[in-house]
Amino acid sequence: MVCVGESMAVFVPATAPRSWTEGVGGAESNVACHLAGHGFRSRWVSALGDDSFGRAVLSRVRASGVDTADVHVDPTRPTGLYFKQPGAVTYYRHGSAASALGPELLDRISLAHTRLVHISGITAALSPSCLELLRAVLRDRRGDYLVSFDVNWRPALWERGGGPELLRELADSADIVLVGSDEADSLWGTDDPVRVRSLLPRPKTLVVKQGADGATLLEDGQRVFEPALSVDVVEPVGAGDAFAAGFLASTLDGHGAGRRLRAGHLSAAGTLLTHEDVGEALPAELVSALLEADEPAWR
Ligand code: KDG
Repeated sequence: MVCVGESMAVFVPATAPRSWTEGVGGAESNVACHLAGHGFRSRWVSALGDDSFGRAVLSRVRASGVDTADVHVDPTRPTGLYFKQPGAVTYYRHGSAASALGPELLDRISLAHTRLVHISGITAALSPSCLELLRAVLRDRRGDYLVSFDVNWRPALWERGGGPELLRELADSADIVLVGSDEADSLWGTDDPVRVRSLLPRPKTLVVKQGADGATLLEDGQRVFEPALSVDVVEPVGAGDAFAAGFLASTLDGHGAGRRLRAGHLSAAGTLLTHEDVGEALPAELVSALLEADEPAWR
């Protein structure tokens, strides 16, 4: 599994005055970390600055078991940063190393033996070259792999406009699309999975995540809804990435619709229970029991 996209050093206010805790944030590396946790060989492809933030990001992602050999260190540009406070995220990523990525990236990495390439709409907002990189990943296939696209609508990154049209174009060229119903509503004016499907007819697989209610999978003319787990949410950031990884891992393992959605919900629950963007997986015995549980026990 290959995940392509920017990651940043993240700063979160700590309880002591004037102090911050530092971590790693980036939707695609979050997915790569979870996939490694699910037992897949996962690779994260990106660029970082030659600075202490970049080194911290690289070592944290690598420590999660992700192959980082294709992360380019750019001595001319900085690593992106973001500051996370309750209800507000501030990015410092304009001109970052990852924002200079472009379609030529595909000439320097190997996609042999790759089963899935995962990308997200965040990359489309970073720069014109990053948008072209996504288009190349979607159109210039270099092997027999699926491409999954998480819409990841981040309005703060789209000040120049164009998000709804571009994200729809990209999503409709992917094999697997994940989108939040709230994102679909903001972007395209509907949170109804069937209407979202009519806007994105081409992907084989569409998942509309409906927050605390559950998620709907639309695939091969079928529609399957699976309720989410009841979770005491500590913080939601990163839960969508965790869901994506659980769902994608289960999809590649060949499971049926309901179980794939449950795998997504279970993976998301581990991140919803922490302040981290990549939370711990739930205990394996609990996951196995809940995957098999009947409806009342599941919730
Ligand atoms: O999904 C979580 C991500 O949004 C977070 O880790 C930071 O990638 C990020 C972004 O660009 O918002």
